[in-house]
Amino acid sequence: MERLSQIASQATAASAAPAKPAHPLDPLSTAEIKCLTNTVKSYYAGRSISFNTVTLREPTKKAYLQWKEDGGKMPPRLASFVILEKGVPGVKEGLVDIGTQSVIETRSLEQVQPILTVEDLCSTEEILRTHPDVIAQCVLSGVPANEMHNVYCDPWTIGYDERWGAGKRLQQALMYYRSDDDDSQYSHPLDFCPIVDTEEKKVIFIDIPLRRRKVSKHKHANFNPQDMIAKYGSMRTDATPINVTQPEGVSFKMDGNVMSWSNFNFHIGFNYREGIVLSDITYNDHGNVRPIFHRMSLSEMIVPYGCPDYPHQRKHALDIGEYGAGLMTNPLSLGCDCKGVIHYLDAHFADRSGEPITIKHAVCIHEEDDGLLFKHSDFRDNFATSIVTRATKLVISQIFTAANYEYCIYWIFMQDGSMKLDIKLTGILNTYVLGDDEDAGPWGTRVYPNVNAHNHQHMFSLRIHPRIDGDGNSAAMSDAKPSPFPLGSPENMYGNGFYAEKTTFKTVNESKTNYESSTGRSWDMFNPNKKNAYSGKPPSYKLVSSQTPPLLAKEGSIVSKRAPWASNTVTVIPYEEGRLYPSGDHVPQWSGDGVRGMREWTADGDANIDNTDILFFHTFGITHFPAPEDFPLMPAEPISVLLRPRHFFLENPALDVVPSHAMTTKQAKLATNLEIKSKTDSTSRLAFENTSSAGCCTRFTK
Ligand SMILES: *[C@@H]1O[C@H](CO)[C@@H](O)[C@H](O)[C@H]1NC(C)=O
Ligand SMILES: *[C@@H]1O[C@H](CO)[C@@H](O)[C@H](O)[C@H]1NC(C)=O
Ligand SMILES: [Cu+2]
Repeated sequence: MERLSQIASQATAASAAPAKPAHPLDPLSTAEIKCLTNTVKSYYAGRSISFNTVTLREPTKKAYLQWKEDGGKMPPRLASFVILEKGVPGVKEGLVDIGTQSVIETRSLEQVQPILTVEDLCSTEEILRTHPDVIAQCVLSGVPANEMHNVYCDPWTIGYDERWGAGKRLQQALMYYRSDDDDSQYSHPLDFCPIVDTEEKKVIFIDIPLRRRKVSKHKHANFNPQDMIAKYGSMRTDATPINVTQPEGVSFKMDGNVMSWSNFNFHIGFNYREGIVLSDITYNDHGNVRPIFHRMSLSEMIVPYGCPDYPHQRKHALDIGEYGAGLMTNPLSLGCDCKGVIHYLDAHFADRSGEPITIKHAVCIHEEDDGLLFKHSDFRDNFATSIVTRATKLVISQIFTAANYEYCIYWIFMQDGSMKLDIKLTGILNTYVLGDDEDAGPWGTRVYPNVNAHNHQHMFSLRIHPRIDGDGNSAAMSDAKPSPFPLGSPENMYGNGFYAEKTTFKTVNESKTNYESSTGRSWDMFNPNKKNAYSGKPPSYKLVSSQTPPLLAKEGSIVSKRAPWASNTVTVIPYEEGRLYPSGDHVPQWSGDGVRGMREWTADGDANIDNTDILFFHTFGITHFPAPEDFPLMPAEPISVLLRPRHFFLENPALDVVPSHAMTTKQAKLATNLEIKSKTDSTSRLAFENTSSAGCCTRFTK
């Protein structure tokens, strides 16, 4: 697992505290990381410690708002750290005040294991290649002993294995073979699974299946251009370039990490775990700055596999808590990951020794054309009376690689006040070797000769801290229901009545709800203390999300216990500091037993969530039954979650976006071509004519 990272300059520790950032939610700078790790090293002087994670401890909502809205002081810069001490089981964690360069809190935890960093994963392959028992297994699988350099492993978190529990820091190594450096290993899985102790750098066990399967003798299923040319003679030649240009530059402004775009204003943060974090999202409604969301992020994920055969049941990566959407984030490049005029943000972490690591261009910020925003034409004059307004969207994105899979995360803002979270799943299927005479079903699919891709789900937990029109928020579900009155009754004589049934959640227990397609269920976050002057309804943001499969692992299973957030589409809880990670703070090797994360936060089922400070958790995702089209590299599969303003504005808030074309009835009658030309129109032209066209009204002739 290689990645482009650069070690920041290793300046010696400054004795003065690093400069404070402009904004209290700004991620730790490399200078702050250096200061933090030096502070921790001197605190543990003489002991052999290594760093696991360091990150900003964000100020509480109260402290933040005192700074932001009440002219209060900048809250102290606090950063949390997780470290390991050689030979000492468990983890140590604590808090450093960067301003005073002092450790202000520490805690030792046993029977928990911290996140696996990319560094932890990278060390595993070499350990395996030289281990005699692994070599012996390779030989049994059909890989000659002199080909160990062609043996690879994807080190996975072990999930939870009852034989070792959480006492040792473990990885399970999913084994593969490449005949050549450039081969894709996933068409050549090996049938055994070594267990590696991450800290001791030792193979402690090898899981060997009862039925042995030899490594495939088929050609590797590769996907690079040279492979396609070798196979088909050429690449596809029919696509002409599409250029994205913004001749006048971008329409967003950034002040440090604070974004202003089309009436939206918010802070863009980034951390090792959640990756992108959006905070303090407000909307300037003609001079009235209205808060919408205090904070929003992906708080956890789970990718449970559906093959019950040992040891495949262990495959259920909680990628955010076990590897980190930040730690695994890709450095992005101009013109391929995002196209157009791009602004990037870098991400900073610490390596095991405490030195800062920088991922360049971790966050991509750009705008895209988004088709039509709205349109109307009048049929009376042959559609000459017409208004057409095109949409621009703002996209904040990152891409992270979880071993074989890629997750492309797009946080999208739209000019009508709505927001979207789009995720594209791509990369490579996790695969296992399939015997020549073996059927992959029902738990998987034969996607290539000797390749079994197991059924699995990709489930995400979106954590939203709403602050719609200020403090005191509630949540409700909305179901489309037919009138309760029977056909022929005075209240529903013709039987056509239907309405939206809104159920406001009073308690945590009431909020635990699931998607219901028969009623087109959606959810609202709203401010019950305010009213829309027209509709009389409280200003709200509606969550529209229908890619919400149920978790298919049984209740009581390890998978279901370790993802206590995944068994409901929506769960609403009271806000409290520290309620960030719904599978707990230290996820690897958690058995799923005991009270933590979402299980802890929902323990009081009676807790009030109506007209208070609430956290709204939304589980969404897909169930993936692999098919040959997903292999050897999967075309991106989209998932989309929409948040729309409802009863928040008095009219379509985007009416003041300059239209591409607008002609009133009077103008059409005069037949003066008074259309407002859009800025992009001059680049549009007819496909099969050389002359550029007059625009969108040429069909109207008097
Ligand atoms: C469009 O992009 C292509 C490929 O990047 C480039 O060669 C070409 O010059 C561009 N054309 C224009 C009109 O900018
Ligand atoms: C909440 O729901 C759980 C599980 O359905 C139940 O055990 C518990 O008694 C409920 N609590 C309250 C206060 O209703
Ligand atoms: Cu998948």
